[in-house]
Amino acid sequence: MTDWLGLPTLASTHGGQIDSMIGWVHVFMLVLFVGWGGFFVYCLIRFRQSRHPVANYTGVKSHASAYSEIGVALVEAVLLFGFAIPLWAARVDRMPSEKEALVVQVTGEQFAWNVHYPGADGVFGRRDLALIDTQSNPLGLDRSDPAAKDDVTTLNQLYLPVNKPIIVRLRSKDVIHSFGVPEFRVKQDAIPGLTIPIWFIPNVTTAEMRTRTGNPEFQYEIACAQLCGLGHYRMRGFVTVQTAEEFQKWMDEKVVEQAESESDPFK
Ligand SMILES: [Cu+2]
Repeated sequence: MTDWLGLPTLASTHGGQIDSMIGWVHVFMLVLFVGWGGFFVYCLIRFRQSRHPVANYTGVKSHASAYSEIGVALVEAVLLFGFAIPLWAARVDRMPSEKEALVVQVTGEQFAWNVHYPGADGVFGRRDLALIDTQSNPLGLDRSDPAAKDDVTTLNQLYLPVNKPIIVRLRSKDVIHSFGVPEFRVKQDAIPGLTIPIWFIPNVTTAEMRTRTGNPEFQYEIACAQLCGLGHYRMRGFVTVQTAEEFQKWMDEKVVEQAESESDPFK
């Protein structure tokens, strides 16, 4: 229904509501544009100089323009109370419970996205500023913490299972970044000192999206949507949406891979 907007292919459960809101805003703005444009042209002709060589100090008596102002305010109130606030309540305030969701921490830094999964225990391992190494341990994860044993970290690669609520806890190490994935209709600033949770349910796998878009190389991309420095343009992350089984397989492999690199003294 909102194809005419030319938005990127939708790939999340609730994105449709956002699209319909964007659609309605466009419709109302079109009506306003045509209405005010028409009124402007009407005034140019109706009050043209040849018919009114001398200014009239009484002016127009009709209340038509006041009524149209009230009409515009009403439409805007409908947009705000009928669409925007309920949508905010449903999409932002109503977080799914962490039990039914996959919780993942995404930390922005100049100029990359650090992804941190808590692993099978569901507990994020301890992080320590002193352990931060920009190359080998950008998050300062303390591997000696038992909760960190099964934690999985990646750089610029966010793997997600399809049709499951995802809670992303957004953080930043330095400046304000913004986590934007247009296909999920998700965009949120990552602000230093804050952990901001966002959630969505991706409902189209990357494989399915490749068939739908006819692009065999299609990738969901996390675009940093805040100008965050000179390297802003290369701050790209990728999201791979897989079936639950594929995702579990990837996660298990990652856990093994990471355990091996931890135990290898020559890594
Ligand atoms: Cu950035």
